[in-house]
Amino acid sequence: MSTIPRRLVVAAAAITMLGTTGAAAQAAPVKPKAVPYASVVPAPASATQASSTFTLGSGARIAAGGQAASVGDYLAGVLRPATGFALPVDHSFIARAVDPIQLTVAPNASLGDEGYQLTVNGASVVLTANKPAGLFEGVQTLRQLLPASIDASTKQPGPWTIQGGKISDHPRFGYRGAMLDVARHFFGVDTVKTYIDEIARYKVNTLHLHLSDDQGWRLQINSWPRLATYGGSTEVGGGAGGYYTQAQYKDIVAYAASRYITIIPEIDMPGHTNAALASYAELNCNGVAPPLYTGTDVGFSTLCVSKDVTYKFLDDVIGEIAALTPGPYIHIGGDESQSTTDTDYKTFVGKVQQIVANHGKIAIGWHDISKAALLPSTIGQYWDTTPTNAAVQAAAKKGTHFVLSPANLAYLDMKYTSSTPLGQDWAGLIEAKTAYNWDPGKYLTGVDANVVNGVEGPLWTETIVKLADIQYMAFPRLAELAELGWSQAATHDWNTFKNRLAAQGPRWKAQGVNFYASPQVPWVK
Ligand code: TNX
Repeated sequence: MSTIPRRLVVAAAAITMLGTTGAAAQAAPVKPKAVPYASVVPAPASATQASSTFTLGSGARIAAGGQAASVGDYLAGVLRPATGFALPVDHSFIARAVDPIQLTVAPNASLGDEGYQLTVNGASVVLTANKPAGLFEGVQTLRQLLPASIDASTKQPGPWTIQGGKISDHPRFGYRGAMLDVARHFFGVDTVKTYIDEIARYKVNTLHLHLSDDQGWRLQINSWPRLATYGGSTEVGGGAGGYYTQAQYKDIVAYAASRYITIIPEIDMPGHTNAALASYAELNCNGVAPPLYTGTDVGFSTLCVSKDVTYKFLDDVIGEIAALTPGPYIHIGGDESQSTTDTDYKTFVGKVQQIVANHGKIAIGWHDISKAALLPSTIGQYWDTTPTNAAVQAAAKKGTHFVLSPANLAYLDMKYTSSTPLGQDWAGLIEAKTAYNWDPGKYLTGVDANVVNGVEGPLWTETIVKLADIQYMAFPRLAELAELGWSQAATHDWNTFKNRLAAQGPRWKAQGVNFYASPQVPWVK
């Protein structure tokens, strides 16, 4: 659909041409199959394009020794289907000149944990990083520099040409997240793994799983087995629901880790707990278990804050989850507890964050927890639709850090337009430009930018029932949010960004990702 010539797409703000003047750069023809560096999402911190090109040949090998080995294997795995090449990976420590793709982990503090350098010339593609996570992020950039057909699952003709140049890159924020609500509708392991692969392409490093809500409990807990077997037995609309066994959950966590993504498990409480209350009568103040719930109301359920058994329950549940969780965080929910008194709520949050700490983890909660006295380590997740919040300001002044998910900007379940068939609109409509046009560092009024850990795009699933629905709501918006999380503020510009986003369209098509083709984006065919 795009009528924008490729040469104009190249002319993005952060890109300079090597060895030519600006005028000469415009005259120099870009070889048809090479993707301009100005097409990469998220925008790299610095990218300098050269006139040389590298073409991956059928005999190419990947050198990836030591700490680079597993990322090398991953790279070969993602390049093999479309190229049809064998792409053997050389795990010896010394990259040989005959291996045109070279991945190396070498100390370089300036690149941090996730930064990388990518140098492409006529003979080689050299990717270096301080840590394997940085190599992994660099590999995502490299994939986007290949023609979009590299993302097909079957052999394509090529040629697999990459524009020469140099990219030096590192993230703006350390926390770049997506959230999937597997409670309102349950999604199986394969769907979650597919989503992990799709978000990893945009350098998202955190997947928050909303594992419990009024409509379902989705993780097997051995000490309280009815949570999953009964509490997980339905979902919104009355379907069969489901839950992850602990073995399946571990499999998800390990799969995510292989993509340098940390899973954050959420048990929402004290509200949003009908599935637990229905499973165990003793968790209710009146000792009576309510029926399972398959509607979409919020704010009607609460754990019994005054009962000792509530904390025994939470200690057991959080203990089991902590044992399954290599990552540092456990999310305690805390949103919309409209059936809990203010005093009870503060008591509850105080106790529960301590239980999380006792199990060696850091508590995260929706920003409603700001009204309680928080441990210095506890993190808030901001979801409201206005940038001014007194309790959040006060907590931030005391040093509480926040992840930003303003519902009117970052909620992936909001409709794009009034005619979007899926989703909700209580926080507003979020078209592609709206999703991009804000600055996480400056969003919250009266809150210092250095308490902002990053951003997260929550996908609530009251109306979302299958993978194609997840994809439609997440793309392009999650890629946009990922850019806000990764790219330096200086690269922020809708007019160049929309062209970079446009280049993702053919990639999503090649992958079979069901994205929303926003009319605000000049999609590349
Ligand atoms: C609000 S905002 C919720 C969720 C709903 C969502 C729907 C927040 C932390 N909670 O319970 O699913 O809106 O958009």
